[in-house]
Amino acid sequence: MADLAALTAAVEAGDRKRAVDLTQAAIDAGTEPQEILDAMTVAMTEVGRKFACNEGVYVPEMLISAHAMKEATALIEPLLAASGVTPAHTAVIGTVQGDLHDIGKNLVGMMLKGADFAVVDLGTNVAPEAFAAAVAEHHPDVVGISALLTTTRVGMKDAVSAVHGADAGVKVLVGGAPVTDEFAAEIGADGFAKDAATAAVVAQELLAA
Ligand code: B1M
Repeated sequence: MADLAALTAAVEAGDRKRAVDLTQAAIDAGTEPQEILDAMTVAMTEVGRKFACNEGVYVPEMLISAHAMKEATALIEPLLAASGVTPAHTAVIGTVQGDLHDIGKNLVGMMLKGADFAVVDLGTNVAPEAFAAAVAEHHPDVVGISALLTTTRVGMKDAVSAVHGADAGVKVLVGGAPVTDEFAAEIGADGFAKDAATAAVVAQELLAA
């Protein structure tokens, strides 16, 4: 019988090998791929909560857990695709034009995947038109825009406008070191998150609202 509680614990602890082995064992035992994925999502939700509450989880721990989940998820992705199970939501993410920082943005992508989002990552230095084109192509529920420089932060306004111009219903979430709640409201973003764990929570809240 599959030990999904142990899988949750392995992902939370960032133990890649154990996470992969337990995932394979669960597959071999005939466990539904969605159930296996849910066990890992629970782990990432807990990692995110501990990070947000300063309970001994920092950026490196979050990255290690996310990598463990990524490797284990690779085993079930073909099964999920074959069974017609797709992530509940889609997010497009990218770093604003002129900005090459991507570590925080990548972390946001990993946390969104852990929260059952399919993530289309446009990379860094993304022009407003490229965000708009991605909205037209992928029809996301949420667009996440990251900025790490005070000089590039100003370009977020054009990116937010371009996304809303492409689809007024898409929720835009912004974040990054120089971004604040007030700034997000000023440029017309729908939400702001101070870190990657909060980004996944805010993205879900925006869709539930
Ligand atoms: Co640069 N850099 N950098 N840099 N860099 C900073 C940001 C800086 C604060 C360093 C400093 O001066 N103390 C400073 C910005 C100052 C400012 O404008 N306020 C700076 C500068 C000036 C520059 C250059 C201009 C330097 C130069 O060339 N003279 C240059 C700019 C290049 C460009 O982008 N056009 C530059 C270049 C680089 C490197 C390429 C060398 C490298 C980036 C490598 C990469 O990303 N692949 C780099 C790095 C590594 C940094 C620091 C050291 C680390 C950034 C980082 O990855 N942090 C940074 C100083 C620092 O932060 N201590 C610095 C870890 C990461 C997990 O945190 O990205 O903040 P962060 O993400 C957080 C939150 O911000 C949030 O969640 C994450 C945590 O969970 N978050 C979001 C981020 N995006 C979000 C999106 C969301 C929600 C939350 O929703 C969508």
